Amino acid sequence: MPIPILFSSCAKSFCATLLSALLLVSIGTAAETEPTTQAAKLLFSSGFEPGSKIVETEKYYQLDIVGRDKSSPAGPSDWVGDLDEHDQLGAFNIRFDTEAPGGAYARIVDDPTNSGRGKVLEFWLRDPSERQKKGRVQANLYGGQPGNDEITSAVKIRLHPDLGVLSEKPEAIDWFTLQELWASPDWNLIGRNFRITLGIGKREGAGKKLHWLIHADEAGKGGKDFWKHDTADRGILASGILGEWVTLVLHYKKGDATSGRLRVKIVKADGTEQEIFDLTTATMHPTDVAQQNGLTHHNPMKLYTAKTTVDHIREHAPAKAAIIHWDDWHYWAGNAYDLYPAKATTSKNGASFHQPAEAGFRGLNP
Ligand SMILES: [Ca+2]
Repeated sequence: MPIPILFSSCAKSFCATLLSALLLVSIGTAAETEPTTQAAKLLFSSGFEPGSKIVETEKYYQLDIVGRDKSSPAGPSDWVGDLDEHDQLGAFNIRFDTEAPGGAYARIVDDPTNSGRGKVLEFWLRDPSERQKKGRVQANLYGGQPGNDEITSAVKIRLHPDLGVLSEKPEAIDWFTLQELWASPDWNLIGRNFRITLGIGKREGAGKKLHWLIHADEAGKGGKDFWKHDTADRGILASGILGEWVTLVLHYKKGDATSGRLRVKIVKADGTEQEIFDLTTATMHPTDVAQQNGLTHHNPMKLYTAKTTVDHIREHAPAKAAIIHWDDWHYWAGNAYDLYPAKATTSKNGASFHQPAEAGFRGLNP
């Protein structure tokens, strides 16, 4: 029996008023009280609408998105000019791992749910890498400059309903990654990095529902965990949103165990929201100074899991592949999490906020 998702009892109209008030306060007092979080500035947004185009690159395992989302002519929605060529962010591309031709792909497709959101990005994974014993389709935002100490990323996500077959997998699933964050990683240093992973998983036993999972580890063979949290005991389940479009909002602030912050919430189409994680925790490497420079590598959209997990989906799911859809990706420098969903506004320092609630996102759609 599904466990009901508990949303804030805060009435929507009251929340909107409260958020507006908080926004005004934050703008009005920013100069007087040094904020512990940066004011947010929208760096990029796209709804994958016409103008956005997936292209091949010289690398067989890598795609790219070029062009400008024409539904957002005034916004920072040029995949090359606003994103790849941004002086602070890294370059964007899409990578997949499979040795089977056509075994994994990313493509821009018509919204398969006909929910009026136009084009969406589809990650599709049928055949994992036999060699690596894992499968992957991921958006890379790699090679950012030091100083990305605080960011907010919001993206609409639809976990394909077929992912529900994972509940019947007898073994535990401890990684099915949806997003990943790194600070100046050196991937030659196996087991000596600092990686934050957001994803879904399940406890051991057939019939266990999917929960949310976040952890920080050294990555690579033998790498230890720094910390790990899941939502199973709180009854906050990813199973409850399968097949549904929700906005996944993540706020990252660099810091040590007392000053680092990670928050994740989902906002449903009706505007109700549920906080999944609110962590004050280390979000940078404890000792490696090179990995304390802020976020330089980010996978804001990712489908990455063990070969055995992909195999289970392929063998049991009607779609015979692991599928995730994405839409309306927004990326801010600073903290836009608290203002989300808020009315569209522009602060006096020019920081702009799109209206990220459902009605606002329609501006990105045809
Ligand atoms: Ca769209």
